[in-house]
Amino acid sequence: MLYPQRNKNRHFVDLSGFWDFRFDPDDKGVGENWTKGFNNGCPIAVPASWNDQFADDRDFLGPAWYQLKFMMPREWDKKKIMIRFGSVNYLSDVRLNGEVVGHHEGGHLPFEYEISDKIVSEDNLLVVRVDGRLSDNHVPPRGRPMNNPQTNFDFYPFCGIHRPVLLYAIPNEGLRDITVRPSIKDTTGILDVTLETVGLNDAYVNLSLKGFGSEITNTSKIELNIQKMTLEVKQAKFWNPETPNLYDLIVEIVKADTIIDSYSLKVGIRTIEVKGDKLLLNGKPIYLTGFGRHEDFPITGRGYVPAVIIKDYSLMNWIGANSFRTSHYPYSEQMMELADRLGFLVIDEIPAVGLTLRKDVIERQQELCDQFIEVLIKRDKNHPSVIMWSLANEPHNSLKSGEFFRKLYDKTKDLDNTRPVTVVNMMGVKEKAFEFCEVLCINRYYGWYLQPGNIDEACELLSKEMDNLYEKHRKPIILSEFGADTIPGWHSQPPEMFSEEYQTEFIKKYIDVCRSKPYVIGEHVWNMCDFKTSQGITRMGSTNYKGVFTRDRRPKMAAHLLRKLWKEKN
Ligand code: GCB
Repeated sequence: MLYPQRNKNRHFVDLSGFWDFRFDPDDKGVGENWTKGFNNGCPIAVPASWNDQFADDRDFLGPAWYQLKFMMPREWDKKKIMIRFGSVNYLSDVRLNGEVVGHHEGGHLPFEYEISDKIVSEDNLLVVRVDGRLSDNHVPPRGRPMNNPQTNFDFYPFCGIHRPVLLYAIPNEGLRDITVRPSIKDTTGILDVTLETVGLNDAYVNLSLKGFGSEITNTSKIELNIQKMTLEVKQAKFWNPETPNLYDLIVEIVKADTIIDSYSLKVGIRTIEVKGDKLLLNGKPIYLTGFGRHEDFPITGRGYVPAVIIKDYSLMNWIGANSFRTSHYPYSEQMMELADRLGFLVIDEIPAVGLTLRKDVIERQQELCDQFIEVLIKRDKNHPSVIMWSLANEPHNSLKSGEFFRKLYDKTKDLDNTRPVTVVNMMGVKEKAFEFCEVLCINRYYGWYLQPGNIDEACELLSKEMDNLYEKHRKPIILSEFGADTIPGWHSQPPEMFSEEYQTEFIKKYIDVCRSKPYVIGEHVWNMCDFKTSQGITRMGSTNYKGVFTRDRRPKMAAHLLRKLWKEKN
């Protein structure tokens, strides 16, 4: 899946801005033909969640309608024209000039439609109906009424158009996809490149790799729609967190001496593999320091905000984090691009959080998880920063869960056998998916939900459990979540739950346990920042306060401790 690009052959227009918007609490929009355009809309910012943009209706989850008028750039006349949504939560129905364009299910991942035969040169009307209501059949699913909104997961179910909507034009014949697989032999980097093209006769491809003062090129006649080529880079500059070296891979499709399509992709040469109880990057063991996070910010909700992305990377750098997990759903394309550029290691997770795996919904959950992992791998396969796929966070246990994850794991490996796969778990030794996943990720809250207020007892339990798990599977373990809710500015001696002192001691002692075990390969604190969630008796102000930064990104006491521990480690 190629992200839209601007060059001599490709163009895009970003439709971000103020759109027209209307809630539809009686679900009458379809019956009243809002599909062809609606009246009495109010302005709304796109991209952003709708929930916190208005004074009222925060918890209204849908349906709601968006519309926008736009013109097609004149020079796009004979091109293939697409519309691409970066992420819409949760269901969406897209119409252009009154005609159905498509229906999509699932937030946090892109989808796109060809609209060449529907778009007109002037006065196009794009109408999108979005429905974010929770359901047992959705992934992630609805939960029990302990929460309001009734989520089966611990983050606010923000709704709306969350990432940019791009209108783009590409040649009718040309390049459709690039897959790059790096490997290393001594000081040589090898890039196996697969190109997918459509409709090309008598065409050639020029493949070149530029960077660090050198340029390597390779030309070949296009024989099939899938074309495989290899580039060898002597004395290659490898990609790693300290020196995130990126090359430019440039693909040009040439027909009758004219370049009819081209694309430029940043690539990093690195390998990632599990050996024994270690995770090796370019053949050397790595230790992950960092966070489970959320895409969450006041007012914009789960919407894409470039400045927040920059700030978060800057804070992760300041604190000495080298990695994060995209808990509990894929993050924006821009976040991933910057991970490559700034040298962060990413555990890339599909939105399979709180899966119930109940008999009546398990089939649908399997279909959706299959769809999500397929699109995620298509989207993120070329990022050197992505070191692992995560198939779920804390699925419920069921008779069928082993089979469920086995199928999903096999599908993932078919799509990409170059990266380890994990399932993030709360079941401990009983987790069936740990039998085949290469890395074991566990979330633990002894000293918080269990053994409240008793960090020493918590750490003993943690230590024993990790040993048992390792004994059983002999695989590397990441402590993928641990943390304590902390009200900024709340202090106590002796340290009590919710105080800054308690969070600091909790994190310190958990990290001591991790570092005493040679098979533990990473410590990810939950969470980088406080974040919005549903209302419930454990969440004051519908906020999860386990952040080491506040929701507006100010450090708590624990952030300074982590900075010391992580700067020493990395
Ligand atoms: C977990 C979940 C995470 C929650 C966290 C908590 O295990 O994976 O989504 O936010 O616990 O704070 O309870």
